[in-house]
Amino acid sequence: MTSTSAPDRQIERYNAKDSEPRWQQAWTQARLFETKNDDGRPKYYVLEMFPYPSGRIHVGHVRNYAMGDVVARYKRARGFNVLHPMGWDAFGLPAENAAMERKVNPREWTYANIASMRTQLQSMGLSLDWSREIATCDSDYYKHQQRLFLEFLDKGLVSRRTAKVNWDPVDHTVLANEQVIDGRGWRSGALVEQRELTQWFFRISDFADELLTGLDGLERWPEKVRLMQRNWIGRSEGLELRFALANPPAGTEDGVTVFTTRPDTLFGARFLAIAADHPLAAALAPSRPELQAFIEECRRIGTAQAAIDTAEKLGFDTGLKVRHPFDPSWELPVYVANFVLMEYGTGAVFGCPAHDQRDLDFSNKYGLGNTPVVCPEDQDPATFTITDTAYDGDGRMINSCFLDGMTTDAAFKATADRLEGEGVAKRKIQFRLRDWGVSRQRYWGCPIPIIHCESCGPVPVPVADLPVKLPDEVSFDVPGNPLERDAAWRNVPCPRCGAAARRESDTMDTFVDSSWYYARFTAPWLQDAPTDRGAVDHWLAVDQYIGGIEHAILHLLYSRFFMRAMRETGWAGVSEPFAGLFTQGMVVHETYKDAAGAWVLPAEVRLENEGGNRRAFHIGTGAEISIGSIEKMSKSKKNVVDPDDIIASYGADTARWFVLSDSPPERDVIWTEEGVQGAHRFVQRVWRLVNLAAVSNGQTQSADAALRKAAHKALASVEEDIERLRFNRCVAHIYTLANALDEALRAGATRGAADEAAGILVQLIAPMMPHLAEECWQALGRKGLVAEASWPDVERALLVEDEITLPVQINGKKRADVTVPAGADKAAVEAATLADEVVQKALEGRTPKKVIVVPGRIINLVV
Ligand code: ANZ
Ligand code: ZN
Repeated sequence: MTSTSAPDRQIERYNAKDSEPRWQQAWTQARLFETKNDDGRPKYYVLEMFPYPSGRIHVGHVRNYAMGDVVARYKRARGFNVLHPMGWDAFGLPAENAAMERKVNPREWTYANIASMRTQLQSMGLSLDWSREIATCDSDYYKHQQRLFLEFLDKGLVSRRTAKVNWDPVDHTVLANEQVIDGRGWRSGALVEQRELTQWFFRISDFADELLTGLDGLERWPEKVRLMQRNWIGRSEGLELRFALANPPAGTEDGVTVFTTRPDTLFGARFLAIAADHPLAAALAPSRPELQAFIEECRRIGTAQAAIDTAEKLGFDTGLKVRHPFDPSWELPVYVANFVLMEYGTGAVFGCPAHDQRDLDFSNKYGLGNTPVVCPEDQDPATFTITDTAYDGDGRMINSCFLDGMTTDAAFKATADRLEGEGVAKRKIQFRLRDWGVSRQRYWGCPIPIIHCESCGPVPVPVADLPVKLPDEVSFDVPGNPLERDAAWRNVPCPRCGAAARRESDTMDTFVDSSWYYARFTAPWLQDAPTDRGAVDHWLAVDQYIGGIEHAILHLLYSRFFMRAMRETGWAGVSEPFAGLFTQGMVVHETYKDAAGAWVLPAEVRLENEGGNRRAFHIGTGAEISIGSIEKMSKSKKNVVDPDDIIASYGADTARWFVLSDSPPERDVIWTEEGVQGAHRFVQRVWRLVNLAAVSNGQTQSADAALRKAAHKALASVEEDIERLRFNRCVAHIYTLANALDEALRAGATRGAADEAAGILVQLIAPMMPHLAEECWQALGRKGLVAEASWPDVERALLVEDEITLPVQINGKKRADVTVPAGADKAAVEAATLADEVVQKALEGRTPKKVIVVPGRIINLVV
């Protein structure tokens, strides 16, 4: 807008560089964000997933923390006692990698990263309670985690057993299934091996049912996250069913028990399949070298579900036969198959090719045929056949003896009842969720507080001896876990018998560290206890948790388990840690490549836009650069922008405003220089408008009415949208108000109205652009800090619409809309309707026999 009729005045540009540190200091001095536990106001706990201290914050952090900060500042203004803490998820592999690659000490590396990232976060002006800061690698934090481990052990929530693990032979560590990609270690790329190791487990599967049903109550979680958790927990109702072996080999059991969710399809069975690690396979293998080789081949696929799902279905015919439970003369072949997992159900299945795609693929490969036993309702049973695609839906039973004609549900029940009656089957509820193996063969993690003694076995470290601290001096010159070979650290007397013993050298999965930090934040100063029951029960559940969708399953599930385990050990009276969850989208950016095909940083690129034709040039060389697709920011593609650069050139408020404004928060936002510049122009525009409002001396009262209405409308809309975390819509409402203020100032609004509207504008931007807001607050001559001010009240009377638009129907068909004053009576509405041009045209000269006015809703004309 370049109209010169506006009250033009020279106003100095807003200088973020000067202003932002000043206000940050003012907040710190006023200790505004240091939260007390004993405060009479209602509590509100807002938390963003704490960062891993990699060294620098990235734009994704900026978006995540800006969102949380909007909520925190808004809730504070609404009169809540807000808890908004920050900490560091500080253990983990990258510190060890840095130690190996750069010969730095993992501790020093981590703490240096924390220091620089803390400075970066502080430059964003976040309303964080830094007095509660925690780092999980502090023994002040992990000593409590060790105590929790021991208490869980005491309560039977921890167990120790051997388990098959994915072993990375290069990194010398156990990998989670998620860390195995196409059978290789995610970091090393080495072919993963299967190994048996003695491990510590948290017995999360004991809580499978509770973790599942608890999801129903989490109404403020995204439905997709609840669904992902449901699938992960994976509850199945089925049957454990025993098949008798027709020819049991010597020294083995005389039958095989399968788990099936489809006993209704039993008459369609064509084979039995057992896992490569099934005891029966193990019993046969020593005398059968080809079977032995096949078993080893299966092991190489690993235990990752994705790998199993995509691998070709392979089997080995053992030559054994089982008898069908409903017909002893009917024998089925027994295969060892690579798609059957020992870890699920009983490690054995019956294969029904017609109704399970995997079984069909397998059967087609080995020529085992199929018998359809479920006929879809829309098919003719006489001609229904299966060739390449299994039918896994419902229908009527066919080819199934006494089940024929039943629905699948009824057939399930009839089969289960009869087999249970015969004592060969048992109804079973099966969960996919496995216990959580927490042992990691790594240095940079929380030591498991156990001492192994030859005669006493694993002995808990006495609580008085905690923490078991990590040794400071480490060397990574040889592969493997340095703790294992640190004799001075490892060799200790047994706490029970005093004999020479050795410390457990495994450390805990870093997911343990992040499973209870939100509880520690409620009383992080406690030295002799992990938390305080009163503080935990007061603050939890977290009212609003914000983070990435990548944590939708494990982190959230483990935290939900931990909360329950802390409940069992008396540390908490609550079960669910996060009442509200929001998963924000990513920040994405264009990619750039030079003529040689090398990626180029956005900071090195100058963009030109001629008539919609965008071209890119290298700033240094002037050479043309090709513009590639928009992708998630990643170092490898160099499509990253550094928050520090943005803050240095435009200020934190611009960066915050931009990441909040451009798209719905749950969706990805495309970072563009143009977008950032647009945000920056708005910063300047707000500054200018507020300064104009502060000195306005107009006399036009008609301009006031419109302005007041716009201000209160924006206020009401922002309230509604902040509560729903629709920040981009808040931004739109604020733009609308800025336009209205601009217009009203040009039209000569009076000081009173301009001041009120400018004040509201400042309070609306305060959660998003807190520094600019303080500066404006001061320019308006308001007292104190806007960060301390309470939220303005909406004047509801101003929101009532002056006019309403009603549909007009003629003989039941909508023909027109008429706009009338909101308070108009029936006669006035009728008159306005009949006078309306469109209505008159539609009437074609006829006079209505009847006019029915339904106030506020509709007008019906009968002709
Ligand atoms: C016979 C059958 C017929 C099956 C049919 C399915 C369809 P969910 O829902 O995931 O619990 N299964 C059982 N244990 C297995 C294991 N250890 N490894 C691989 N597959 C296994 O799946 C249960 C079904 O998965 C079971 O029901 C079994 O195949 C298979 F038309 O039994 B079904
Ligand atoms: Zn001992």
